[in-house]
Amino acid sequence: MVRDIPVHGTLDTVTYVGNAVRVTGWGIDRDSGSAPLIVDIYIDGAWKQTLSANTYRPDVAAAYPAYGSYRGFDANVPAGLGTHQVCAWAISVVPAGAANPGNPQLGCRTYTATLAAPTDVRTISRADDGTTVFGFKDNSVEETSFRVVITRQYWEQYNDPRWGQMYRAYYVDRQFTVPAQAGTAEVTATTVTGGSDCRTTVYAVSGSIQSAPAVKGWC
Ligand SMILES: [Ca+2]
Repeated sequence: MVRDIPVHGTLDTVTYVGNAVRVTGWGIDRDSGSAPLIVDIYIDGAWKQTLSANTYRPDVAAAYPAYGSYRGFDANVPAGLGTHQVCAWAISVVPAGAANPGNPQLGCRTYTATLAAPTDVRTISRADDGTTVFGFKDNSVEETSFRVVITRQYWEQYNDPRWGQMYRAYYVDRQFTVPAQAGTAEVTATTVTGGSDCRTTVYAVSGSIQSAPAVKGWC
């Protein structure tokens, strides 16, 4: 009677690399002979990519010498920000006439990826009419735009019963969107500010996800 020999393998690592996860692991099935095992990658239960387990894995060869050194898989699979579960399923090779045990899962791993905030917000130039060019560092590849908020400060009279002091207050003077540029780069934007009493806050945005703020103290 012909019998199926089961798959062995593991999903070893899932690492977010910016718009994708790098997925590594290995798999063998004696019934596949010299052909690599086929592995399907699912994210949050949805199929994303089919891989061949044919990359170099000397550690697997050391444990299973009969299968050679190329039984790993290592690929970047498109993936997004947030928290997501990545699962790898092997496609079992079953001899004709043998009962099919179904495709085994090699493992699941969950990753969390956040959108990096811009850094190094600074004024590049400022003209007498208030036209200001400022720049910042784009720290990721996922953002689709940046939200820029100019906040102005003023001195608001406030009668504190104990001190009678003045307090400084802020209001949003203007906000606008700067399109993202490809890759990690320096981004510049131009706006008009009416004085030195303002500050600039920049957020990276990707869909509904927004980064932490990057603040320049004063415009
Ligand atoms: Ca098999």
